Amino acid sequence: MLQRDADGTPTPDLKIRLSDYQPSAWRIASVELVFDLDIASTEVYARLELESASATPTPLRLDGEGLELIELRLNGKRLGPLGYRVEAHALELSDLPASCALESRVRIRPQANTALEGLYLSGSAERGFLLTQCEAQGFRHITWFLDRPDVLTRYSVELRADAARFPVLLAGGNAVGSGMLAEGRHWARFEDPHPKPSYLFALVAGRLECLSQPYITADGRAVTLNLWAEADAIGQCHYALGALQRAMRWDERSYGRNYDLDVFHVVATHDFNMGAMENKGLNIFNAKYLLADADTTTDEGFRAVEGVIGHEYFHNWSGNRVTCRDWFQLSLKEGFTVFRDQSFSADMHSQALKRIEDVATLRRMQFPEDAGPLAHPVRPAEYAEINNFYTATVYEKGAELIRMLAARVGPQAFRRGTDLYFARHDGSAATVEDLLAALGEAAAVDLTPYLAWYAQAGTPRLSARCHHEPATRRYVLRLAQHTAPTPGQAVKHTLPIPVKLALFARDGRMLPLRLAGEADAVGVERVLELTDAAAEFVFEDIDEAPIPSLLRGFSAPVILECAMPPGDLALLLQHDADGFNRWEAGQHLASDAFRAAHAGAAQYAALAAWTGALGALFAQTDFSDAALLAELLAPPAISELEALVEPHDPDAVDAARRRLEQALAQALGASALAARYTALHAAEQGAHDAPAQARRRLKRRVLELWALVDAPAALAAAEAQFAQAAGMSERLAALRVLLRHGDAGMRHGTLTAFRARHGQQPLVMDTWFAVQAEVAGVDALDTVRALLADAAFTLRNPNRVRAVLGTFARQNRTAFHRADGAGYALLVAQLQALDQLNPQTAAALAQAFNGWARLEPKRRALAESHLRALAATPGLSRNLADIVQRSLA
Ligand code: 0A1
Ligand code: ZN
Repeated sequence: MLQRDADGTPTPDLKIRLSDYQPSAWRIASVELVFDLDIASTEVYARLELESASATPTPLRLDGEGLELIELRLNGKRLGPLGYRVEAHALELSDLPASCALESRVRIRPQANTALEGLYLSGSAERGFLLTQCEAQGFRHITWFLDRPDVLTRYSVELRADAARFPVLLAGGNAVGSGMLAEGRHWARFEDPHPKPSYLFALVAGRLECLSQPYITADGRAVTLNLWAEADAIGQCHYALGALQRAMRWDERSYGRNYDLDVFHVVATHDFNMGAMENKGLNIFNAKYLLADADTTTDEGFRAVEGVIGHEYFHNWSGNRVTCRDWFQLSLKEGFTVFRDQSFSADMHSQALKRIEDVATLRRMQFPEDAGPLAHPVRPAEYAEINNFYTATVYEKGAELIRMLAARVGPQAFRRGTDLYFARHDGSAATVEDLLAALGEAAAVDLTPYLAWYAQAGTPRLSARCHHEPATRRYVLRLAQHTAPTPGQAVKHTLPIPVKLALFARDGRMLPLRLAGEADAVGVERVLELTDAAAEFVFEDIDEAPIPSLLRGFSAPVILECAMPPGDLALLLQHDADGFNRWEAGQHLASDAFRAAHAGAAQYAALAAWTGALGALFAQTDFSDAALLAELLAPPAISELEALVEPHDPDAVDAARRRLEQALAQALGASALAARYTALHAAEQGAHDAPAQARRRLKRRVLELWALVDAPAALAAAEAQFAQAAGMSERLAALRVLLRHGDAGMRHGTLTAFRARHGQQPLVMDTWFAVQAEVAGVDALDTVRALLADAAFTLRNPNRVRAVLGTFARQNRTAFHRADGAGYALLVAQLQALDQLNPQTAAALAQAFNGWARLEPKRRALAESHLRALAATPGLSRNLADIVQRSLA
């Protein structure tokens, strides 16, 4: 299949392989960049101080895409066309001296850049601003360069632009001067003392406002923190500024990491392909993860801002000071940094809840990826398009691997190990092996067996079987592991699997744990490591059959298969001291109940145990953790349940899940739900502390369940809540219930009121689109069509695309998987149009087809034929073609 790049150049199907890695034959000692900025056309001057890094003379091949070459000079002398060779995406120069200066002048076109990679315009031509996105390979859209992460360089950057149109000029590093030029233009210069790879370069130019705050690092550096946004949004940056300071203190305390420049800039844009970007000294954020205030942001939204602020800030060490040798090592910075941001958020809020949320995300996003055609290891062995590997596997599973390593070596050795890693590799590009070596060395533990986790795709299944021997007072636990083949990896190896466990007596006591051969019991909770395909663990002094609580805290990213009687799970749900495993017991019960409901059983023990245990917890007025209760009251996500039945019919999965929720609502009872709602409503005062957020979380869940058993009363409450809501959490919770259960008039009225209030706020309008796109029902597709036709919809804005098409295809399963294939047709048509503008966003959206081969035969055939039609589209981008081809392979 012929594909094209972002600049339209046709490209062959080329795979990059980890095993082919070669260090660069050239180094760039320093780079000077001068930008003459304008929206339609920008001129970029670059001077590279080059040094040969190889003993034998090697041609220099620079990366570049979509660049109009104006001039090239070697050691000051202009090169004629015979002095170099320009290929599709490379500039080659031969016979260079071992050290030389190469100057280039190129023209690029920011306004025409709809792919949002390289230098582009955010917002309108009249009022918008210019910014860059260089990870993974955006810098080659700016100038000719060795655009690879292991080429680290010192940057000196000058920006020039019209002073009235672009009053603010920013680049990474410290500001070293500024002044006026002729014709109303001005300049500003920046120097970054820290060598960095090109993907961490950034600039911003335009009309922006600043929220500024001084900060003194633990090691005594005075830093200015500057948050930048357009004038109408700067008032929404206060929360992020506080979060940034919390993140900086946390990294000082937890990892001994200090900030290392005089200034730290963070800029908000509404036009961004991803969540945010950790450019050195100049982070750029999707506005969704920076702007927040109570009127427009939900409690979850606030937590997301804090988490992403932390994530990008933490990259300053895990990613920037120590970067990746090549893109296969992406999880070295991403998995590690997700682990760091998860730990930060847990420390700011609740450990158990954060763990529940993170595991739920892993199961919803990563497990299906690992089980489908796009499955790949945390460290992939090959790629055709690196931008398609910013995945839940690299990020979230990668974080689980770091978590296992941290648990394996213990907190003190982990800290010694990360200190060693940062000291040893500061200012250089590292590999996964380097991190494991530092952690292992600090702990005097050989961690190399854990490298297998990085190389192997697929989620291992861990089966547990146990039996009690009354005569010997022994309890035998047999663990076995199995990983199913994944594309390109037919044979799987055994992995080291840490299994944290406890054993409960029937009265809820935790039993002392003594393994056969040990003199004494070692506590009531311990970690067993399964290193072989199967192993038996024998516990002594166990009088009666205990209830095992396995994989506590989700100690390894596996699927645990352990048949347990509903009564035992109900006991764990009520008594397990590990908040995560308490929730997990409920999920286990709900999954068992789902299987029975899906199979058409009329009555089933798991459902009775689930609803009974939850009913008892719900009735306990002294159950103090409202947020945990809210989580306990939710069955697993639809994508998790889909994995339990194969092949699956999305309508049947949805119906069975609804039966579960209905049964739960009935068990809790309309009057108890109404009473709890009323009490929570009375307590609501718009506060933002943790207990207030927890109450709102529970209140939302109670309202949703109440609507299932007494719709008129719940709808009346929702209407009042919508009208009086002090903040977005309350308003949105009510709106969702009204859209699901209200009549047409109610739905129309609330949506109109919501739009009248928030129509000028793009992030809230994304929510307005998303809440409609997620509603199931026979007219769901008509709703999506109407949203696509709305004047406020545009394929040019990734957030809007994700709000409508992402929500529809990922969250509205019955609509996307309509039996007549109309959902597939709609998405394919939109993907074809989107791919012309923004290949990265199109490729991300196309992954909604993941799992198509596990659908029931009719839908499977329809999905396949639509995917094949998409694959046959002439001029498909490399990004989208890669996803479609791998999905069909
Ligand atoms: N490194 C960023 C994510 C990111 C990746 C790619 C991008 O453009 C293709 C943009 C951002 C992070 O982990 O936050
Ligand atoms: Zn990251």
